[in-house]
Amino acid sequence: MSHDDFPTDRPAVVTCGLPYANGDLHIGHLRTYVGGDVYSRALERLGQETAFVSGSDMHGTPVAVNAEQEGVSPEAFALDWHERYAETFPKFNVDFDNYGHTHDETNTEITQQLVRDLDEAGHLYEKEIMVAYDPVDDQYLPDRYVEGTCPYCGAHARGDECDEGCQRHLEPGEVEDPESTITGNPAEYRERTHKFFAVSEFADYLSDFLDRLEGTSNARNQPREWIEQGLQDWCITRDMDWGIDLPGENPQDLVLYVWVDAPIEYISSTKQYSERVGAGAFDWEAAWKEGVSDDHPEGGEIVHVIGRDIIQHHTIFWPAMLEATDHAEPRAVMASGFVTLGGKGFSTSRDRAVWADEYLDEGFHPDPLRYYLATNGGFQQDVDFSWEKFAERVNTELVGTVGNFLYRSLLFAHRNYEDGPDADAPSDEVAARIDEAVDEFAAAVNDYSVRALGDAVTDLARYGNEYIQRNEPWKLVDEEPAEAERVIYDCVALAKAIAVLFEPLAPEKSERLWAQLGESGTVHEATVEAAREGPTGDLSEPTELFEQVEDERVEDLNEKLEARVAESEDGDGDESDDDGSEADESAADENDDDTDDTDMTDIEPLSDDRISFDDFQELDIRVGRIEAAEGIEGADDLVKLTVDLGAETRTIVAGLKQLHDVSDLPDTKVIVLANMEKAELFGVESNGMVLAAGEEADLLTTYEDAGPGTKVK
Ligand code: B3M
Ligand code: ZN
Repeated sequence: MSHDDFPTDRPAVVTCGLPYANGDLHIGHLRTYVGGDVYSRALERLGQETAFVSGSDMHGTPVAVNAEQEGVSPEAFALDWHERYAETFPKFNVDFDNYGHTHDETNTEITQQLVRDLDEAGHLYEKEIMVAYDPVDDQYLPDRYVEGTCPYCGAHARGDECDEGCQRHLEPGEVEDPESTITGNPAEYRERTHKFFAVSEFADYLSDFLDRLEGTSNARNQPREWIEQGLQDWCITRDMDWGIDLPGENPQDLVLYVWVDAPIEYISSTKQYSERVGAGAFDWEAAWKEGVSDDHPEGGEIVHVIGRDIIQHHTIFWPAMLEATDHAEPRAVMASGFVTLGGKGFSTSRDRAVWADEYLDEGFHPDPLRYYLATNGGFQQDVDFSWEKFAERVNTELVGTVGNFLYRSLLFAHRNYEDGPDADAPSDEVAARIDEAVDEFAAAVNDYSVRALGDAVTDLARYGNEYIQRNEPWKLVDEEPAEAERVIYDCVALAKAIAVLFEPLAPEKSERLWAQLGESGTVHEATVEAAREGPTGDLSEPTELFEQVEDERVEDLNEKLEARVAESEDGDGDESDDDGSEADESAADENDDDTDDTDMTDIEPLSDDRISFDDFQELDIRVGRIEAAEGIEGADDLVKLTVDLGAETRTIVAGLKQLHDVSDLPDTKVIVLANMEKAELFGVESNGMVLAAGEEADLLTTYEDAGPGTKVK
């Protein structure tokens, strides 16, 4: 890996995966957008020049099929949703520098130019393929216009993806027994000529690229396997009216596949931002193109924030397109896990979801949800949403730790020193502690951990509570007023540092704190240097920043949600109709089986439920040695392990694929729960459970040389 730590002197672009403009946003979607927003704000607080962009994904069958089912044109349908998204994101303080859409002129032009460039550079070719066709309706049936049987696993599948079975991406012509999604008519296959992008030529480049790629480990590890299995060339055209026309000669009136023009919107949206603020303020070409800037011939720092179901598009197809056309390559891909409800994915059609608008309509402030989504579990983990957990985090961390420290310090300071306590600088102890928090913050950015950004702040506030308690300024104020003033000045300095470092997670609350501190300007322009500076303003009367979520409230919210989930389960068994975006039901189900993927919040309290020694004796825990490991095809997380347990060798399935380099696993000593009940996962029988700690599945092993089969007691 060869990247300099952030902040660098290159322009950064942080992007969020584009939502298909086809339905309401739920908090599963928001996890990615909040994550991207938090990350881009954190880069800015570090002093990194950053553009934060996204847009609505207007094309493709996910939009066209839904529009057709509603009897409206795809353009009107998608524009309507686009406008709603553009209004919704700011309500969650997700503030894109530019939020465009893929159907606008900028994106149409850039897309067609990029495709021409691919063609001129010799990376495109034509091939005859079989595509589904509805003879009654006289319509070709690309992607989600057709349904049928998966040729790999036999499950009912969409034309583009085995969404209810093995999760494979399906190429045109692959689905068996095809029928039209719209009319139900049996489809036939007809031969058509389509354009292909020769992705397979980029295998070596992509391998090297993955060595350099930063971000979450799932995005860096999963694609290696696809490359090893051999890359297929990629069909980039479709038989549809809705989309961007294939440029050049186009006798069959084809449009480009939605996944061609969608990521190009990252570039287009950045260009629109540059055009608005001027290239002096942000130069999109210096960020995206290679060779246009003398200072940075390799372009800028591109960071993609996406859902984990679209890793392949962002680590294979997209970087190959960029490389083939002399664009900057992504520096990092951060792929978020899904949000689940009771262990199952959200489902739009079955109303099994917590909707973005619903959260606001309940009267909640956006910042607590931001905090919860960004810090509840590691970014790449699937996390289960519950109002209890939300309330617990708000009440203990935001109200109990951060809010409590701020309120007690600032109230004391304001009552006793109207213009603010006076001192030249924070004490050495507090200055050192603030430096430490700034270092943690910078490390979190460089580790792509939005969760660690939250920890840096809550830890600092925890320290603040301990500091004020230890120094008891309320006892000093009469006897030793100078000492009391020094202590409370330190506390205000800590509060100011919290305002700066908490801005990414809680932008509106931090701004209010900044105003209470009487600091000038806006915290959205402050950098971590201001956190070290010590307070400079006149305090105003503080108010409590965060509100407690009461138990009755949680009960009430739970009742509503449970009623809805129960209703969705009474449904007709029709699986998720989700838009293939952030929280796909079947993908989440798959993750259900993944026993190593626990949802880690901050350290959970230790359990009070004691078990007897006899109960413990029932667990047959053994030392094992992994002999062989291979990813299970079609499963995002799962690895099939052959484990030597001394007395016998077992096959064990474990959710390690995203978190470990599978080829490193053989010869690793592990601890195994040998009498775990058997389970069949993706057709593989798992006979035991490998134990691992925490969100990164840190494998348990032995301290010395206990061999395979040794009992753990
Ligand atoms: N519109 C939504 C999804 O599959 C898709 C993302 C495009 S990102 C360039 O999650
Ligand atoms: Zn399948």
